[in-house]
Amino acid sequence: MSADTSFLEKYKSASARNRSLLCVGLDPNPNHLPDSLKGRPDGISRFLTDIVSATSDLVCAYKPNFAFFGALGESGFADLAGLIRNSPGDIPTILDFKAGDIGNTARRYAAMAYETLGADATTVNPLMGSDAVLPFLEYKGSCAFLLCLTSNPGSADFQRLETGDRTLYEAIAARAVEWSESGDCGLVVGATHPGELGGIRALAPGLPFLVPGVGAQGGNAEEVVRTGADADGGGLLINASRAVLYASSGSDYAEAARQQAERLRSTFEAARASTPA
Ligand code: OMP
Repeated sequence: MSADTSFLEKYKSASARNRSLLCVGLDPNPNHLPDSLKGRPDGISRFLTDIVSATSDLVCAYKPNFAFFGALGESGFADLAGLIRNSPGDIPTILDFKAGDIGNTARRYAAMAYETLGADATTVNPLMGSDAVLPFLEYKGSCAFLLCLTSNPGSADFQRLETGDRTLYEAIAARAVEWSESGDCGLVVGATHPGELGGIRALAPGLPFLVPGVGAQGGNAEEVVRTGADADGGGLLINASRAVLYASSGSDYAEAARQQAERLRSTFEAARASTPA
């Protein structure tokens, strides 16, 4: 994490400079690498370097997902560290690892994200409650995106359960607003739930929303912008991973990723322009 610029400042300036709400998810799967890089020891790092250089003027953030690096063992951890270290300093990096454990352990997760890897923000699972979340908020200038209503079908199993006068995901949104007085928090809300996004925005008008689920998971980008944007038409980081990364398996993979990122960015910007303030 850079000491001088907070995640939120970095996000806002990258979003304004690149006119973009697009967060590109960096989820490298060795089986889906372009043919020219498959099986090479430096294949993952070359691939990600090329994707980042091809898209860095089109995005508001990058989101590497730990699972895709951890699954590769030592070299994967080294690739993740190198990716964050070498990614453009003016674009924030969100480490997606959905951490959530007792306070003593949460502090080590937070240290891994912010001290060891130098991420600007993280994803955190709030199911275990305040002692699992608050250690992340102690890193001033960072931002913890709390899982609220996730994009997957199983999100209905628990997140929609009624808890008194509201659902669990609504309770999480309301609690995130309270916690944000101690340190910056955001919410993770899937693009596959456009009908609920507006209600969550009403509960948390000032929080940034990380919105995965467009592209491969089929979420509707226009509706996400229309219902999820804040009063200034921003506050969204709309994530696409596979749709951008694997747009082509040929030697044109970086150019194809760029075209796909441009397409998504334009869709979001058109929706923003047509949404009344
Ligand atoms: P694609 O479906 O390939 O665009 O990838 C989506 C990325 O967002 C993956 O890294 C997921 O782990 C992540 N994600 C979701 O898909 N749904 C969620 O509700 C939350 C996340 C996340 O926290 O980023």
